[in-house]
Amino acid sequence: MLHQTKVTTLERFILDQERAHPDATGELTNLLYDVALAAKIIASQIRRAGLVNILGSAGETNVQGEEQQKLDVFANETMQNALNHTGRVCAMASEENEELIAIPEGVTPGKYAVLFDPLDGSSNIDVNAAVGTIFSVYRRVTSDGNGTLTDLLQAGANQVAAGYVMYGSSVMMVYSAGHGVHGFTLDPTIGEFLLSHPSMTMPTSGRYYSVNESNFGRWSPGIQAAVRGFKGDDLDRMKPKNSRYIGSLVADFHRNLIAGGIFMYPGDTRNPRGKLRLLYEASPMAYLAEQAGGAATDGRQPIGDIVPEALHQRVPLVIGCAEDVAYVKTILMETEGNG
Ligand code: FDP
Repeated sequence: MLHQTKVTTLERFILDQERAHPDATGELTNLLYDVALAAKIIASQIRRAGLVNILGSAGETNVQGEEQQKLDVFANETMQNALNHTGRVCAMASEENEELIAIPEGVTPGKYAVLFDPLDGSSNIDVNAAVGTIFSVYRRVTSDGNGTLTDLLQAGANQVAAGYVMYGSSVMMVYSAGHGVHGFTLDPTIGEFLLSHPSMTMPTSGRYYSVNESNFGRWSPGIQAAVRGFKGDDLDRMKPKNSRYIGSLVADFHRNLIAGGIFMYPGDTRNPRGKLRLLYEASPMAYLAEQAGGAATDGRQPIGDIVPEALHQRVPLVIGCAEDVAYVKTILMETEGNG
């Protein structure tokens, strides 16, 4: 059997990209490796998740005498520990922490602010379905010292990089630093992410729509009409789509990125601002969608234009192929106006 000897590792790819941009200092490159390292550590724990009954569950001590942690707590600590001592980051925020996460004392604050959702879709862990880590990187806007909320509460359009790691049937890291979206698959035998999906692009219109339809009765008439359109009720304007919903944003987005589709988590009467978080979920995914030729909106404005007011603010999300997102906006405008 022939083995491939000429592979592009994540490291080599990022270095090549950096060489193509002579103004780059290499700090962002290193920050992306830090995330990749955290991803490998998290992935190795997720692979063992099904063994909790044998090895001990969260809060218990396992046979090796180690205290078992819940995976989301573990993922959160792993991300922080991979990033906080490097001198590349001035402040962090995590979906799992109420407040800003400060850089430890004695560490020089760096020029990037990093936000992450360490384990998105975690309700899927128990059923062995895909979960992910989402990250978002901004250049600091304050001039020196430790970073502040001002560095973290930036509009998504200011991101300098964003991406996700998907712990699925294989582990993939997908990221953009403003020059397209590139996907890497972890080769577990050598512990390296290898370039598997260079320059990922979304088709203009996709095959799938992904939404939690159990909320249908609580949606606005506009969202209901758009989803009816996807089912085939508006044949003049919308080709009927197939429905796919995993309920794990990273996995739903990833499928739509590769195969083409639209994902929605709109507001409803119970949760008028929807469920997803602007800074940890919507903004980074919107950045990737746009870099891949797609689009993302809250129904009125591009996600990237929204200036956050709070770390954990929620936002309705419509994201995916550009024509499909435009269709939802058109229907919302016709049904509800833009007021
Ligand atoms: P989860 O609750 O499992 O963590 O925001 C979290 C998230 O998953 C997303 O990954 C997913 O897209 C969404 O919630 C699913 O929500 P519903 O169960 O309401 O459909």
